[in-house]
Amino acid sequence: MGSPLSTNKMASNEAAEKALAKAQEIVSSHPVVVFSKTYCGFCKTVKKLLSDLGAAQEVIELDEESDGAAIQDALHAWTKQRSVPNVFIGGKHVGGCDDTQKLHREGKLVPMLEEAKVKDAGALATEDPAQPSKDNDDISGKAPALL
Ligand SMILES: N[C@@H](CCC(=O)N[C@@H](CS)C(=O)NCC(=O)O)C(=O)O
Repeated sequence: MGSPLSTNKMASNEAAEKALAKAQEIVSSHPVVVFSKTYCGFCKTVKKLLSDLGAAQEVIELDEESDGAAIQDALHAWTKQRSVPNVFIGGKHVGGCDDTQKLHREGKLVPMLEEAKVKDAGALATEDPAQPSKDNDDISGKAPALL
């Protein structure tokens, strides 16, 4: 028989695997997924950008989920990104707010949304990537991890 410690470790491995499976299931079932926290300004910015572009998004507010911390750990292990927002489009990891804004500035976000078939016809045409809305002013970027 194992020690209580090893029993705990097995239980936490199971919880981690369950959280990873859940995160992957959510990502594979929705064209656009934002893992978010309700109080996070970067999350609000990226949700607004996607919404302004007419993209239907599945938002998981990790601070409102009973297993939110485990999902955040799982996302970290999977994408190497711990921060929120953690954005996926068409099953691909895009990154955080900076990464998503950078893609938009480069004119790559709308085609990704189109490819993932999430756009609301007409909404995308009005958004000029060269003129981010005033809410999207955090422009320091890093390369998306898994794109
Ligand atoms: N540069 C990042 C900043 C994201 C960020 O700092 N998010 C904060 C919440 S506002 C975070 O994830 N903090 C750690 C945590 O909540 O566990 C981005 O553009 O997404």
